[in-house]
Amino acid sequence: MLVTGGAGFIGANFVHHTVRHHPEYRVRVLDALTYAGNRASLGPVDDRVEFVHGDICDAALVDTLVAGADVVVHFAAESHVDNSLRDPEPFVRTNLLGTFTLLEAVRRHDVRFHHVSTDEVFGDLPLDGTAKFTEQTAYDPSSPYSATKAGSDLLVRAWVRSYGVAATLSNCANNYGPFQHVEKFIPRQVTNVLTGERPKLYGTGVNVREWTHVDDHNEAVHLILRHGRIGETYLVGSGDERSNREIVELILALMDRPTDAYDLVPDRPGHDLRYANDSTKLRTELGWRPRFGSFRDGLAATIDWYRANDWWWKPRKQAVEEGYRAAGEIAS
Ligand code: NAD
Ligand code: TDX
Repeated sequence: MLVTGGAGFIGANFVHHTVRHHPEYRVRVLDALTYAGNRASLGPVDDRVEFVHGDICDAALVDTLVAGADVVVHFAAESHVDNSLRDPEPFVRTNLLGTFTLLEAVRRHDVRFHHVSTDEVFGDLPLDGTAKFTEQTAYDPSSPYSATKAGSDLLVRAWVRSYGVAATLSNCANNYGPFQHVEKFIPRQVTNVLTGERPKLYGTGVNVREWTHVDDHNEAVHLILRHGRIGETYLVGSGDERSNREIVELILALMDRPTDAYDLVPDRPGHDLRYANDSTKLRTELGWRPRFGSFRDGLAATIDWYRANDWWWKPRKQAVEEGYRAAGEIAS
């Protein structure tokens, strides 16, 4: 199994999960170790995995690696919306050209492909309401990040239809868990509290996300690899929707701080209001159920992980906060 982006947040957790629960696979990781990749995230499974430091846009390297694989699971991406607003170019390159490069290789070598994508390709939903995205929802991305993910999904679909590539797709809601970069919402706020900074809430914190534990997402990917229908898209989501403000208050409460000890900062441009996935297809066709039933417990365990593993995140914390400040983030 070739795993792209296996030194990133979801990819590294996927590799851990695969080594632990699916020992039938021999795993090779391809990762460029961008600012978001961390070789240390694979430390606990290092002796069970082969690591290749390289770029998914490198067609010769990708061709060799794909030729030696039975299945490719594609996580590698530029993944942070705020970065895409500041500098979209790497998003176009990695998310579009990188996915294209992989698709051409799996086409040449007739290798099974799974494409990991996001619910952000559908745009957003109104704050007040119960509507959810489905596999039929029209694509309507808002940010450079989600536009390039949408483009990569469409490339995969076209390679299935036009060239008969054996691919599946999944679009998951927001993930949380260990090894997530400190630029992202939950790790940023948890590590802010741990370093004596106040959590930072965009706008007034009313935006809603659906939070799925990374292990539940990765189990869905394995189910799709084993039993998913070729050419099909599966939406993944726990059903647990929360406003950003609710989460910051919960983090503060779980960390024994006053629940109003956070700052409001200027809103993200084009900030999507609400995401929510209808994952009925995954649940009924493939029997998927989230095992992390309680977001509060999963969040508490994630906080404990960041508390116990500051060696992993501390070296990156200062640069991330400087980046946010340089982009004009000031508490109101
Ligand atoms: P991440 O930013 O933590 O990790 C991305 C990894 O890809 C890093 O290890 C990085 O070094 C690697 N990478 C980047 N460019 C590369 C290139 N050109 N060649 C090779 N490797 C490269 O991202 P993540 O949060 O783990 O997301 C993984 C995937 O899941 C992405 O495709 C993302 O769109 C999707 N996704 C993420 C979420 C979420 O909540 N984080 C939700 C749904 C879908
Ligand atoms: O400091 C912050 N304060 C804040 O209020 C940060 C970093 C974020 N936010 C808000 C913005 C979003 O409404 O929190 C919410 C979550 O933000 P992110 O962690 O940046 O995630 P999001 O933009 O929702 O995208 C995530 O989920 C879908 C992942 O980063 C994507 O890779 C995935 O596709």
